[in-house]
Amino acid sequence: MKVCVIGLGYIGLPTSVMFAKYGVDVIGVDVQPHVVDSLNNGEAHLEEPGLQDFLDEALANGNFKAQLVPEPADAFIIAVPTPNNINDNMSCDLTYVLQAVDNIIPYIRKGSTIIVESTIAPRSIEDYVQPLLEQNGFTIGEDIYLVHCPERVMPGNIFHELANNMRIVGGITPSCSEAGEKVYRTFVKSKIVKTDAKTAEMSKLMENTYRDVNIALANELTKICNDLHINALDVIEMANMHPRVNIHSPGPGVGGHCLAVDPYFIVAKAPETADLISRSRSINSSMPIYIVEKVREIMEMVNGRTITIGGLAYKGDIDDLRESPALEILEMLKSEKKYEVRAYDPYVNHSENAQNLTEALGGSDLFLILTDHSLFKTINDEDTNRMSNKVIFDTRSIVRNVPEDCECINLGSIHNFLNNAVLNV
Ligand code: SAJ
Repeated sequence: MKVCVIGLGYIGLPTSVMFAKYGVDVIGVDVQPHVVDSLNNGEAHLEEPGLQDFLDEALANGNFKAQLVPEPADAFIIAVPTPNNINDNMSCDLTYVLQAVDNIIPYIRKGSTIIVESTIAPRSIEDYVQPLLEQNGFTIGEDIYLVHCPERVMPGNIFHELANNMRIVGGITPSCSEAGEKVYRTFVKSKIVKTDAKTAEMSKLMENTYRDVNIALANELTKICNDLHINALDVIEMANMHPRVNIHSPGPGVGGHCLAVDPYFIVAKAPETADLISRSRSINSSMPIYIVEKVREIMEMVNGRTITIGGLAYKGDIDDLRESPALEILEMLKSEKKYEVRAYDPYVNHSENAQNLTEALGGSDLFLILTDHSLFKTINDEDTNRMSNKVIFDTRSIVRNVPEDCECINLGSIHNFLNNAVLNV
């Protein structure tokens, strides 16, 4: 089998080298010449455990090559970005997807399977992709097969999840779904569920929306509990002991390119009815400012000036800054002018980044943890010794061990601290 993958980013590249590992002849296409060159020279341009090894193997086997233009293939997989349209209800911008479809049209042969993996608004395949192919003379389900097979892998664990997560294949006709299933059966070990394109589109969006709504519930609960002087984290722990309850974790906001983006695709399609989804987005988007307000109150209590931010990535143990609430909080605190703000995140390249935690905390009045990197589980006294006020605000509830002379507050105990703080500093 020969597969042509359009878009060699976080999803397209791992998918390409995964097919190549299973003996498929893969042509990877990207519009960026430096991406194409770097891959053909054997260098992965993205961080993902195992990616470099998979690429090395694929190049050594001669099963993978990157180029700027597509080639005829049995299957075409489109994995290009679908950002929000900023001026239009944050709806799904299909520009790159439709451009990719346009670009492959000259290379489609009778019997080819066209697969869209990019996350798209409900009905995008039926309303936009199908008509575009039909205008070019193809009969879907007869000449060619068209499916939406959403990617659902977690950055940091992509190769395991590509092979082991169940897969949804939504075709325009049952024969399309069958053609899609055949392609993925190459490496997918678990179940492949066949459905229609619009059900596949909506299911994918609802997975991330479910998570976003549940995080919003946890964030709202935190605000309520802080007002009522109840520990929200204890409440969540207790409520989650019920076998059918799973309240998610509150935090400084929701980042990444999925949860902070996908729910808007549904809201934009059904603005009158998608009430809860829309409110949840607003609640999660309000968290950075809520954290900044709490930081202001803490800084007033300790009469401090210097804040050290721990973690800039949108979630733990990765280098991804997309939509990161930590960046928003950093900018808000800096714009207040009255604070000196530093940051420490060993995973990312950022101009504010200190060399190490000890340096970042020297003379600081507050260690504000915004990302759940594992390295923040244990805080050592060599790191905190030189702080002016030994106060930690752990917005991720990640810290497990704190030096005895430090005060560590989290989203469950912040109200206690602010109301009757006795500082041991
Ligand atoms: N977060 C919380 N509280 C929680 C869980 C997460 O505040 O209880 C925050 C995280 O810190 C992060 C954000 O939410 O800022 C999103 O993190 P995530 O781990 O929930 O999700 P992503 O965006 O890294 O990946 C999700 C995954 N979807 C689901 O788990 C349903 C992944 O499987 C998808 O492939 C990916 O979206 C995608 O591409 O759609």
